[in-house]
Amino acid sequence: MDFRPLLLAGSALALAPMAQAQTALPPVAPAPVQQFGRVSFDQRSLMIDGRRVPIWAAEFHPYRLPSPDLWRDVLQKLKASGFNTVTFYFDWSYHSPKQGELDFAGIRDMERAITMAGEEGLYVITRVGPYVNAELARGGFPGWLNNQKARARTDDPDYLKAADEWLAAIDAIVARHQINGAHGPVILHQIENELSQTSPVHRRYMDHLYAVTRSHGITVPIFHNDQGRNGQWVPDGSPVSGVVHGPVDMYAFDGYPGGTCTADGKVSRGNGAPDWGYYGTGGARGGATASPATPGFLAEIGGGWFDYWGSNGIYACNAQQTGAGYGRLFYGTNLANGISLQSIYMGYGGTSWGWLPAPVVFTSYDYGAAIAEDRSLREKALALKPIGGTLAALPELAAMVPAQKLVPSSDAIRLYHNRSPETDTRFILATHQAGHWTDDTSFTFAADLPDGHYRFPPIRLNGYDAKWIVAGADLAGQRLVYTTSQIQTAQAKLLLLIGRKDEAGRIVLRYGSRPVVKAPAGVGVTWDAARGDLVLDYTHGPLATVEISGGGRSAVTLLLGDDAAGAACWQADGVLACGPALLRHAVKKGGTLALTGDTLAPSPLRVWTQAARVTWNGAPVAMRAAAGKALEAVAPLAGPAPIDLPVLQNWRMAEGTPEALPAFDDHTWQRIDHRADASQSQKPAGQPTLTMDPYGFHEGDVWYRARFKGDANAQRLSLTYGAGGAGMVQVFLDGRLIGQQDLPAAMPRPITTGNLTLAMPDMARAAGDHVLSVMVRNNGHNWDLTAMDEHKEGRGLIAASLEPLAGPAFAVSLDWRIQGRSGGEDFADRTRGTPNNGGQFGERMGWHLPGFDDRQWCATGPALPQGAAGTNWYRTNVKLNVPKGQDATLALAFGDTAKPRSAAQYKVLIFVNGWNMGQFIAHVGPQRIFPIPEGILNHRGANTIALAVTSDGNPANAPETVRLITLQNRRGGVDVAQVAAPATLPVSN
Ligand code: IPT
Repeated sequence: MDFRPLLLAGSALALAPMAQAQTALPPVAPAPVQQFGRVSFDQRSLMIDGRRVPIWAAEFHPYRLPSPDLWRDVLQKLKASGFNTVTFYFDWSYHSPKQGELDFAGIRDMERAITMAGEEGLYVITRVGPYVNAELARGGFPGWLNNQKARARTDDPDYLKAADEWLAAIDAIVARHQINGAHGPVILHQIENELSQTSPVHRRYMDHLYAVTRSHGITVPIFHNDQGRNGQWVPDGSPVSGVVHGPVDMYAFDGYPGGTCTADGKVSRGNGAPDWGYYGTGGARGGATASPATPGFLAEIGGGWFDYWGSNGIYACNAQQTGAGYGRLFYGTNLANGISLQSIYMGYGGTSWGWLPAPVVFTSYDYGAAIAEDRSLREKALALKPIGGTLAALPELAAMVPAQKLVPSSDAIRLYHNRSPETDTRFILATHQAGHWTDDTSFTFAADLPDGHYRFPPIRLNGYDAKWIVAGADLAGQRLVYTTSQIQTAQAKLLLLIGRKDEAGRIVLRYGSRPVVKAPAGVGVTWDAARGDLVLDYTHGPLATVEISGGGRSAVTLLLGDDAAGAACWQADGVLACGPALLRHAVKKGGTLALTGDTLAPSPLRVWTQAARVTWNGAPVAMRAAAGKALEAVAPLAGPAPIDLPVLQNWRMAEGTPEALPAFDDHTWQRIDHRADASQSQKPAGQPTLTMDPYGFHEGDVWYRARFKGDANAQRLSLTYGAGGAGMVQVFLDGRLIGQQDLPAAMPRPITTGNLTLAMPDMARAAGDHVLSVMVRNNGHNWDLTAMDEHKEGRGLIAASLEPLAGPAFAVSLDWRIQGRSGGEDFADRTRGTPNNGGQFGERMGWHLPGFDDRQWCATGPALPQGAAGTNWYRTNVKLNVPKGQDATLALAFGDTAKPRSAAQYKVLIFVNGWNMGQFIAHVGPQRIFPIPEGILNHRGANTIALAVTSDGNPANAPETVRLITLQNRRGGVDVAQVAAPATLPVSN
């Protein structure tokens, strides 16, 4: 293979006309190929076994889908959407309840996730942290690390010791599945994430990470993900000045361009797609890239965004903002700029169940991603398929360099023009110029292409979109001169080309002599004998079949269609099938082609195969011959049957706040003392250590009880507390709620701590013993994006003082005890793991578990009546019977789902079969619909739903109706086993 260096004389000359308009690209010396076993790279692309591979990846977090069989569903959908790689972050906290303990069993079996990805034909990029961010509580740091004084993300030996425990375990798993040696799917490996501190302690930390990673047997290239293209942690030895060098093999960065969605769910468009490579101005960061010896690598490119407490619900908007046109425009511009590795964040977002979320997010991590939280494919996923298809058809797209500048007929249009130094194949990306993003423009241009000089027919570009035009390629046994359609699928004898509905398209193919063309009416066929060009002109619409034979080449079938036609076509295992909602696999055995996939409704099936028989999900399908050497089903494939969902009734209820009562026995609770803590929240001098982490409580709710003697000075209670995003505090005196405070929802920086000052009722000054009971809902520790130990902000109570109005000098002495999750770091429910439980009484008593006997509870029928101030529990059982062979996502819906929030003020922890599947905050919102994955929810059997509802007990703040709803329903899917988890557990008060 010819590894001609970047910007050889020819292409450098070709760039000359650009020099005035843009900063000229400085000539870059050819970079040598760097070899890491089967993986290598030069400055233009990654190579596997010496062959250039565009890396087209999507991010997926297995821990955000706690039903491992469904990982396969997501992986198959990513593959079917055209990706060749999946990117996994790993969450250290998910695996480590306690220092020295790491758990990779069951839902935590990351080895299974990596293996599955390989089985589904995807490469894997692993990102192990130790810090990952990812909108996880503590950015993925385990709760116990909050008790470490050592500054995290530095070379402090205590921190490194902790990090090494995790890295040794996760790296060992990754190492077993590398492409090197093991022939596994892992091709690239990330250390740290967005480490924007670059002092010597951070440099030494990175050196340590690199060294231990190698010592753990990771042999593939190692990279870091820079927060934006800032030139932080560029490989040592890079000649660019003004960057921060570090111990990495490749430079990678992230970017979330293209505007945002406002809290009202409106798109506010930013500028167009940035030129983060060849066509950029470079500035202080150097020329083509910040790291000229390594290929352009976006370890995260926005494919949506997260949503936060109190918004109006922006996931639908995010999906639209990063929709089909955005994808073609932004991912295309990246590619044109030489960014040959791109990973979309997120491909599937999923659910931040239990106490996974950082304060910046609520339960749903849908992200507006291509695959929605309910695992349905959004329209934009279908538009990603042709991008993956083009890259798969022409891997040389991964390694192009700028070619001659092209001048369009319209000033509103910008044309990128790249060529492959190896094959001379061209990639022309047509976008709008800045300031013209919403224009509807028709343009032409002329170009010197490998097969001659051509003037292109009028091309339309409507709004926020881009056209991916390829010229001068050997494809499907033909010579492609150029096409204005996009290549979705190329096989040996088949080419599927698509474009916007009702827009004109053209393909020009070169032959030695006039070929025989069988084309339907509406396809214009012209033969240019002088050049040997066959020119087909058509309008993109329903799939049209053109058959070409003779002309000195092998026969080929062209399929021409619009986006919708393309969306209905899938390639799996080298077989193209059109009609159903998804094709998962196509396995040839003997004369039978066994197809598996999904239908959303009765669907036609057309498949291009030599096989005599076809089965669909195991059942034979009667087929007949169709145009273009295809077979088509005689009768449509069946769609799914509707799902009959029961109404939730037969609720039982119990009050769950006994801690508020003076008589409550708390002698087993831990005493609050003056122990050392590592909190970032300074407590006032003389105060005991109240924050929850030093007592081994890191997740969810925490209770405090203080005894005091009635005292004339007990006039005012001042509390400082940490509760995360939209967290809360409730204060009881001798069994009565005397105060409550919600942290207000705010972004972009959530308010995570609060002060509450209460005037104490007369009772507090009456002689005798009194009990103050305080519940703090900890909605997650902060992430540590700035590497300043932000995750160590205190949670639970930080300071408490019962004092006279004159001030704390004569404060009343409080004798505190604390209780959180049963067992603290030694909690019993190792199956559901660290995110599942906090310290609500009902949780400590196992009321959330399916095996709890609630027959003593009060039966309330279909109603959820308001209870006393504090937390009230409601339980019901429900039998489901989703038809076999159907893949559905069912959800719990609270109140009026048309509104982002309720007038009623209450918070609900949602337990399904013992699993904490999220939190509904009625008056904050916006999430009202909580998808429960199959495997957690038993689709064909009994289920227990338990709700822990916290409010002030006011009748106006009673819980609203809860319903089961169907979010998506398909015939097909993968087999899903129920996730085994204990029905009962030991209890403690
Ligand atoms: C960047 C992080 O790397 C990633 O973990 C996640 O937090 C993501 O973006 C946002 O969803 S952080 C951002 C400040 C660019």
